[in-house]
Amino acid sequence: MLKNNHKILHYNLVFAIFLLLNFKTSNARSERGTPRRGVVAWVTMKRWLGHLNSQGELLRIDRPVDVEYEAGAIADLLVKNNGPAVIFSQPRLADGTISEIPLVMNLFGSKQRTMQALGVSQEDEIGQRMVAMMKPDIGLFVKRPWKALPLAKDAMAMPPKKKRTGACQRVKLPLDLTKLPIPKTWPMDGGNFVTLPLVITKNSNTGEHNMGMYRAQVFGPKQIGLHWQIHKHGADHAAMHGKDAKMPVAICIGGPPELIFSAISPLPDNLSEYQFAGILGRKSLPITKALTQELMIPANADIVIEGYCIPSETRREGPFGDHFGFYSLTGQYPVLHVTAITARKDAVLPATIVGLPPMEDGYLGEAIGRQFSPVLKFQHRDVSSVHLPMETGFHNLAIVASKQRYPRQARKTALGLLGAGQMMFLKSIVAIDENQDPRDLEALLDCLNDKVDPATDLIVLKGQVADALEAASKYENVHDKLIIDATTLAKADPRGDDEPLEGSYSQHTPQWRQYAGSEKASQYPAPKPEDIPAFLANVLKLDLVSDARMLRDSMLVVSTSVEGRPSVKTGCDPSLLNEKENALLDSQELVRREQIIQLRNSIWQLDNNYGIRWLFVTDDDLDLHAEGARKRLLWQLTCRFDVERGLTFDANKSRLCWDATTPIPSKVHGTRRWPAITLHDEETLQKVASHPELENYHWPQHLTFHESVKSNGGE
Ligand SMILES: [Mn+2]
Repeated sequence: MLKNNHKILHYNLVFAIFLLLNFKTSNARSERGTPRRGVVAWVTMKRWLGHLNSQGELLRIDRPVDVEYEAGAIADLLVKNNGPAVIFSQPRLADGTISEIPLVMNLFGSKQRTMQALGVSQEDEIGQRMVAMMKPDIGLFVKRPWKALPLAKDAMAMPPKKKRTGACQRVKLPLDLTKLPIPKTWPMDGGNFVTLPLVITKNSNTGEHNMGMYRAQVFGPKQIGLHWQIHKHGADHAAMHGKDAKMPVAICIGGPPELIFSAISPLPDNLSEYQFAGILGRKSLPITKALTQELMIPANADIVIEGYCIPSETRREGPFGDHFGFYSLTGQYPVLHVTAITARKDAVLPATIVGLPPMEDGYLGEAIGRQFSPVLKFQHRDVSSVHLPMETGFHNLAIVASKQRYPRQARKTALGLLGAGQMMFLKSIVAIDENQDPRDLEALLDCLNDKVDPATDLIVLKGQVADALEAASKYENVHDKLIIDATTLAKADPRGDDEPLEGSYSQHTPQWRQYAGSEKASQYPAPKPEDIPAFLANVLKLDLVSDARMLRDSMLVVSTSVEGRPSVKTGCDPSLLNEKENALLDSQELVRREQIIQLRNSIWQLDNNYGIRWLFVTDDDLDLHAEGARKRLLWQLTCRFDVERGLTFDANKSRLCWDATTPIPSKVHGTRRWPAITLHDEETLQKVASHPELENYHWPQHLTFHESVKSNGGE
């Protein structure tokens, strides 16, 4: 998320100021007193759990609970209800034995808990501290040296502190990963996964360490997967290391929250996670040498798996129920060969479950996004705020409020963000006015309704970087992106109604768009609200329409039933089918495409005023009128949508159709295998329902998938 130029210089500058002002001793002492407001290093997982317990935020289940499915489903139910963290004191392994190490889940599954874990009282406190370090105000420090104190403390805490031994090495465990309470959360998962791993690697040239969070699939007692995607630092280190030499790797589990947050924070390339953990907790991170590998590991981790990988040696990894609510597809990834497993005396194994949002990773992501927003604003000066709705799984949609002092500035802002760190994965980005709150989804619908002219406000960027989890695109890691400009026109925009600048032409623009956002807007309504009820009634009469709902005057969403659409429970992988079955898929995808065109054209025909500028089409596995349906719609309309395949316009580009029906895999039509949705099976749900301590928690209605009678597959 950060640009990296000169960052080292800035940090060095902070050190220089520190030395100049010579605060060395006072810093070390003050750390031991009562923590200042908002300054906490949890130091260990145990302390964090103790805190949660004292706040009534930790549910304890002492009966045996299966690490396969049951524990994860309980955590899912809790996070869906804004419930507490949970500790399973008797996790039951697949072989029926009980693990001595407890399993903890949903540690960060609410906004309040993420704030406490980070030891902050403000949503953007960490980012503010980061910006202060990147841009120290020298003038101020010369005049008022004491103002530099907090900055110096942050800088002092950066270098990790080497310890001779670590608490994480106190207990030596047998070399058998299957004895750890590592959960398996979804029925189609390829195995048990460490879901909050801190994967430590080393740059073989510089010795610099990286700590990233890449899920780790247990392949056997001494083998575990390393799912570092091509864009990640771990993969970078492996590429640098050389293909056939043993590369030391450690997977740490647990440790204090500041450690876990550092692994998932969007740091500049030259600020290491160990340094950042120190900044977060305002206390140097203790590290120690691994027992069997040349690596420095966090001394206070709960569990450490040491080993090596040979970068050229890979295994088929996955599938894994992932954060979009789909199973991510299988792929080839490196394998870690275990050489030691150690633990703290009081070790617990923290884990999470990812799947249909909202989930714990959504809260983690939101917390990180908000905390880092000052850094983002510091580097993208036009941004006033950004929001990535949790409901879309983050990478599908961002809403950015931007300055618009000159024409098209908001579009420039959106383009800039698409080049910033993880934002490169975004599928769509909506630019809104500077003073509009991007978290207000009602206001978002309003401005899409009032301010977007399909002919001139949608910009498609062809062939861009995509997330490996993006299933809707025809290509792996590549997709088209969409920028939607929903801002009020700036003064002197060629689309405005004032005199164009000298020598410039005016750009043809409908009046409702010219005046959108201004006082005159109400004089130019489009469409006419009085026509809408009759129009909607006619839409509902169409054969292909299962249900319909107006979201705004110009926005209609319809659901439809597609013959042969992939089952939500199994997905569809054509490589597992025979020739005849594949030929059937080809013809069904053709029918689907024709069906959408026919549906679209019939609706546009009914709309003779050209007022329905937005037509969204999706599958009828969603009840459009259920409570919370809009959240589900946000998910459905972004996850199942591919810009290249799904976005079409009418002849004069005054209306658009957004096809978010599930594509049917077909070689002929260029649609890829389609993943299943993460859903618990009946047996698991019954087990969960049998826990008396969970009786006040309920599964949300809008996350129900209605199976269509015509759907493909075995249910
Ligand atoms: Mn990194």
